[in-house]
Amino acid sequence: MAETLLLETRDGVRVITLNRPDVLNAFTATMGDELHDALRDAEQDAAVRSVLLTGAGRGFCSGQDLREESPGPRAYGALLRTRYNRIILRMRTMETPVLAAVNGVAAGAGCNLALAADLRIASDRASFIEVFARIGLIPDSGGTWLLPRLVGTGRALEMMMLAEPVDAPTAERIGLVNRVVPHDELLPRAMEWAARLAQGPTRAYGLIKRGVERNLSADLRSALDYEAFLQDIAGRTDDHREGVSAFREKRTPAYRGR
Ligand code: T3D
Repeated sequence: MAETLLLETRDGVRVITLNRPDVLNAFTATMGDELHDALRDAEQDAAVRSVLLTGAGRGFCSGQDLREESPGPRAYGALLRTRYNRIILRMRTMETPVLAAVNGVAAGAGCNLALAADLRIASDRASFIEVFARIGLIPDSGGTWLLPRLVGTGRALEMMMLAEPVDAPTAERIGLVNRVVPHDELLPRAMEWAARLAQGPTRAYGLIKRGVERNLSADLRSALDYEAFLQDIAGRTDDHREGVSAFREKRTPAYRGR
């Protein structure tokens, strides 16, 4: 039983809801531990084939809880290494696909948490703020790595230095999110996507994640070689056999994620 999260599993989808709505789901030490463990558990549970991450109330996540510790000069390195970095790394390296349903403001580490998901679907009330510079910090939790790759260096630096909110339509236009939907449709639409992922060839999705992650910093020759390596693995899965059989038999494939 988590103190700061709501957890449920439906249609192969583990729904993780950040649940501190009074503070727009600001991060505490407990939430950091619970979110990390919830992601790990989802990855290890064979019945879970996709993860949907969202927030309770009107915010997605407002980043570090600024009331948790007293203000003043602090050595943040250890906090980042123990709390945030392992969450971001797990989201990027776990084979299970992760979808963020961004229901409201996503600020600071909360913004970068959304960026670390594989896909983002946003409410028309969502906004994204790399808020760090407002309090004299730099974007952490993967922001300096994730954001330029999604929107390009110019826009990323603008978001990081001016620290102004990017609204949902702009986020969709610049590639920060995959889709924007009317607020009331967010959860049904996100569940539709997450269930579709859960019924898909999830082993291949995991290999896609690995390929993209590694090849973002590879030269073409080694990227091609890594694709060949991953395709060898995909080619041996039951899902690949099932996909080809279903094509030949003109039926919908029944993928099992192996
Ligand atoms: O340890 C470290 O600091 C290092 C790690 C850093 C990682 C980070 O994430 S640094 C960035 C931390 N986050 C922020 O600086 C964001 C702070 N929040 C805001 O700027 C605004 O709340 C928002 C722009 C996100 C939303 O504004 P608005 O006007 O929609 O809502 P609000 O009225 O400001 O917030 C509603 C309540 O949530 C309010 O409480 P109250 O007055 O009703 O009792 C507000 O204080 C609380 N709240 C919002 N964000 C946080 C928070 N309380 C604690 N920590 C927060 N991050």
